[in-house]
Amino acid sequence: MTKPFLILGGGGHARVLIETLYDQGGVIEAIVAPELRHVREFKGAKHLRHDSDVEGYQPDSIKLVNAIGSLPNDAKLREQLFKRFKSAGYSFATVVSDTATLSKYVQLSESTQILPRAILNACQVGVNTIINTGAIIEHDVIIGSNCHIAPGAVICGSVSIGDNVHIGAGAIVIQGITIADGAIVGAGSIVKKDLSATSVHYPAKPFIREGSE
Ligand code: JB2
Repeated sequence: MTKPFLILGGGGHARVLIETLYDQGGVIEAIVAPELRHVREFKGAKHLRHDSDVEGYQPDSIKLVNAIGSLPNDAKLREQLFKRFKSAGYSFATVVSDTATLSKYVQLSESTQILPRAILNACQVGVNTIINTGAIIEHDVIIGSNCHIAPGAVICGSVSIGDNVHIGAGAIVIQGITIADGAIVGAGSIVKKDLSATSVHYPAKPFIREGSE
């Protein structure tokens, strides 16, 4: 039988993940978050307010789910919680939505999360990385750890993405591009050149021509 889940974080990302876990027959033991909105998805689960409360469970008695998404004020929290609890002997669930489409040659890692209707051809995804709703990851793509590929992004064939990279919603990365660690690609960008570490790629500025009478 699958172990009960402890969910780290109780926001929007947690809600999406929990829906998949319930659909797959999972049992949610508790949500671990400083504060929690009372929404349908969390009903029946305990609320633990402190991350240290996780230590009340033996590492082999539960599975953790890293439901911290990308918090604007604390981009590293997801990675920090993963490292903290891995070094204390806990393990993290890899969550794959039933509506995602994955090639049989996809290689996923611990705590990778593949959200509804994402499509992955033969590719590799590193630890603790989120492939969000409806994103497309093409053949021979390699994605590092702690990345967030936001909803609807398209990563074309043979792209290489380092660690801690954020690809914004609806962005397109053309084939063969390399994106180094910590880079940020703004929503709606079209990336046609390699990006160096921690660089930021902005989308094209909107150009509006008023109607002429
Ligand atoms: O130190 C913490 C902590 N700080 C905030 N430990 C734990 N265990 N939880 C913490 N939190 C919790 O993270 C907050 O109490 C809240 O429940 C949650 C953040 O929720 P929010 O909805 O603001 O963000 P999110 O991480 O669920 O979702 C972000 O990332 C997703 C991928 C948003 O940007 C979403 O729009 C996005 N889809």
